[in-house]
Amino acid sequence: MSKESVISKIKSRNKWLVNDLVSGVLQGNISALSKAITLVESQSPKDISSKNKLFEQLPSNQAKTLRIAVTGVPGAGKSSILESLVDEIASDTHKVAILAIDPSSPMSMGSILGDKTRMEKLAKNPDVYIRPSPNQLHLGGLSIYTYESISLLELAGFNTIFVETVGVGQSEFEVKQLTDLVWMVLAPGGGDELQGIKKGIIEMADFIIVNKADGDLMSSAKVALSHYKNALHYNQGSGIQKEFFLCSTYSGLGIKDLWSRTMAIKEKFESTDEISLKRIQQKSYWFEKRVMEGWTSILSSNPYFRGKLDEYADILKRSNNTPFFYANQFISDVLRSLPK
Ligand SMILES: Nc1nc2c(ncn2[C@@H]2O[C@H](COP(=O)(O)OP(=O)(O)OP(=O)(O)O)[C@@H](O)[C@H]2O)c(=O)[nH]1
Ligand SMILES: [Mg+2]
Repeated sequence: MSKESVISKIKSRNKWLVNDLVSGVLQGNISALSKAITLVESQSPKDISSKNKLFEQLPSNQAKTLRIAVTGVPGAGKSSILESLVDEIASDTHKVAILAIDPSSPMSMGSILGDKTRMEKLAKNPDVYIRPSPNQLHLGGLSIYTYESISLLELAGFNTIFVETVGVGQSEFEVKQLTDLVWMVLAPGGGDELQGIKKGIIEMADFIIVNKADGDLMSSAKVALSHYKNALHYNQGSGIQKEFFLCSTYSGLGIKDLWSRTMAIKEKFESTDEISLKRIQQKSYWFEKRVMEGWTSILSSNPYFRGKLDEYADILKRSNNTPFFYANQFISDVLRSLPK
């Protein structure tokens, strides 16, 4: 289908067929891309078959891209860093997408709008695509289908994908399963504490960025940076050597350096199999996760399983034994009743 006919379809009606979505995404059509991501994010059972069709019809994603997670404490300046950097790096040959994942709190609509406004300047750049997504109450700060959304963005021609997520827990582990590089953005805090983030979580990051190094905050930013360096220096895991940055989106300090070090790592990735090996492993992670989620949803809507659960919940209430004991009993009981 030609580009013109795809566009005329968009204008003529709101309803998209999967075929239109496929050709639209492959042509880099933004309306088709947005619709496709909405479909992928849909939790409605009626959309499952369209989702399957969409991925059946799309070619496999072989794009050589860079996926960067931008995570860290709320308000540290993640969106501001992207706003300062992305406008500089995006061009018609280097298209940049930002997936901004919001925590699904009662405030989430406000915060989605907040991010849109914060990135207003970027939103006008034709080489940049910003997509705020609610995380649909998934544990951590990721949307359940962020993996699939990244594939759609890459098939639509985006070369660098940023995933912005507020992270103070499980989401760091998962964001590492989605991206090639993790940036952890921190603000100057008290200096000697890790701003409520567990050390293990900061250790997962590749780049540690202390932002807001300006004005009165400059000296505490320097203290915080050296604190992180000392805390993490002796704890190098495998993979990329951790790097530390002092940044300010107000003065521009460190932003160019952040990008040039990122490009150096990209070159290193390209000279080895590192990214492709990582991505194969990540694919298995998400496959297994989907299977587990699928099983859980089938089981929890199965009347026999639900009935047994209620039966055991009742026994548990009247017993002094532990939930652990009854969980094991329950599993053996259900397994025994499966057809041989
Ligand atoms: N002093 C100073 N303030 C900054 C800097 N960068 C961002 N801010 C301010 O910090 C606040 C939060 O910035 P955001 O970019 O929205 O932070 P964020 O990490 O994306 O926030 P969430 O997405 O809500 O977690 C805003 O009021 C910014 O103006 C900086 O370099 N220096
Ligand atoms: Mg933000």
